[in-house]
Amino acid sequence: MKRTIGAMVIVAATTLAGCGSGGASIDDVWARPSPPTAENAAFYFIADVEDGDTLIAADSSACGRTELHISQMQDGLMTMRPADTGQLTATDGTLILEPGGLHVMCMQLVEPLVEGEEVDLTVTFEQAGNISLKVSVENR
Ligand SMILES: [Cu+2]
Repeated sequence: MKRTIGAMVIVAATTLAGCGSGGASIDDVWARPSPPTAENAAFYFIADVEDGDTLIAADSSACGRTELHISQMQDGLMTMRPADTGQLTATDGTLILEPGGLHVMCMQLVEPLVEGEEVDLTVTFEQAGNISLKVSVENR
């Protein structure tokens, strides 16, 4: 039997976290800690994507399911409802999810979000595709 001892080729693994195929970059991914009995939580981030790219989905193992919501004042009360496509489309290359506005609604929390910990989140943009993120749980 002929044995060939070749040089090991080391292929550097490329980390795609926070960097999608469409040149997207997502920063400031965070959530508030959740009270022990809370069933829902919200995730926020700032996305720099191609102008006109649209956030179409989000998924996290911390949530039974997720929805893309927007909070709005209505008759003096803060309410939230599923965001429409126009609201989820980046203008000037930026889409901002923040308290009082757009957020990923994490429903049926698997376990409480604890300050200082991280949970996974994958967001999907129409053009940039799937982007894997870590959500930092912070008491802001
Ligand atoms: Cu919501």
